[in-house]
Amino acid sequence: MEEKIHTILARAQEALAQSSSSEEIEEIRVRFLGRKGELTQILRGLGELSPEKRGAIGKRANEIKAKIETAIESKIESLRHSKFIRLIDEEWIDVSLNSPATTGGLARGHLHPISHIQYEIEDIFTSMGFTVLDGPEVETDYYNFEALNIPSYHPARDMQDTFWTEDGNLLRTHTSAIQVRGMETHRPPFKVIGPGRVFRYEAIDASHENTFYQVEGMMVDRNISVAHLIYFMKVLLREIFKKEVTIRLRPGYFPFVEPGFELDIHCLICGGKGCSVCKQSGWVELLPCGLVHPNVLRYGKIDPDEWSGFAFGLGLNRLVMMRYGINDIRHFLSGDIRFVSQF
Ligand code: FA5
Repeated sequence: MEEKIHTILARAQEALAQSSSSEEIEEIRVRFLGRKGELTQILRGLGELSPEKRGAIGKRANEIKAKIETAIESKIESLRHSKFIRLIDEEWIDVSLNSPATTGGLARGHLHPISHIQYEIEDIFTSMGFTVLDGPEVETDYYNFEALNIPSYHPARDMQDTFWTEDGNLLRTHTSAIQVRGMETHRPPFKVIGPGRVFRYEAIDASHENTFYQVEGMMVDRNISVAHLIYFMKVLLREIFKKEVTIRLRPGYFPFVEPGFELDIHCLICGGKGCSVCKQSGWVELLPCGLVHPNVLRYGKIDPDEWSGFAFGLGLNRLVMMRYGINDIRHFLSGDIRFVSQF
């Protein structure tokens, strides 16, 4: 037994040195330390030895057991390490190489034209000192109508066909709800814009969608007049179209502005001759706007005797249509990759 115990350690070390996989190491562990393993057998047979030998051999066997366990651990560790080194060596990726996307193999993603124009508008307005605000798509009656001077009995509610939720809330029909939220978080003087998606229960045609995008704008300061409004609108259109665009301002009714206007631009699809987008009129309604109604300021806890303001609500889909000559609004939500990949 003594002789056997002397050779066990050397044999286990030798076997470990030869091994090259975790399965082989496990076999070695079972062979020497398992329930029926060589060392376990020796420890079990200690009872047959004389008390003097039992102590010495038992101690030695336990030392050897610990050494084999340590050797197994370090072999596992060194295998792990060399596997890692091999992986680094064999499976490295040259991230500087051109990918199929850059060499024309795979199509590259890009911003949707509406997002693109939205970010452009944000840049134009932030460069003029406006702050960009956000608001929820599911709104309350208060923010979408009530605080915009449209009480529940008001016939103006019918101007915007609304998707109501069962709990009495609604999908916001315009970004004007963001104005109201803006007045709650900002004290005058302030200039804010609020881009976002809006929803209306509309019959769909070449220029009407049920889901579309707007950018709201609001400026509140002392002595704001229509001249301020026209100035900002002209800067906006010039920056977007990179040229002077023919506009016309006609009276428009919105309960939250007084006076209210419809700012139309000369149809850029047909050059004013008449087409399905401009409904053969040569003009496209793009930008309703006006001076903020005193009641709306009051809802925002702003004194209308001291402050005044202008507001506008720009339809983004129609703006993109004018810019790129898109003749049907339904393309935007069509999911047709041939359409979006043109931008
Ligand atoms: C409004 O939504 C007002 N909240 C705008 C406003 C804001 C007026 C601030 C005054 C002061 P209107 O319903 O006209 O107004 O819509 C604004 C713009 O959204 C339109 O000029 C048009 O460009 C776009 N739009 C309206 N309905 C649709 C639709 N169904 N599909 C696509 N675009 C639409």
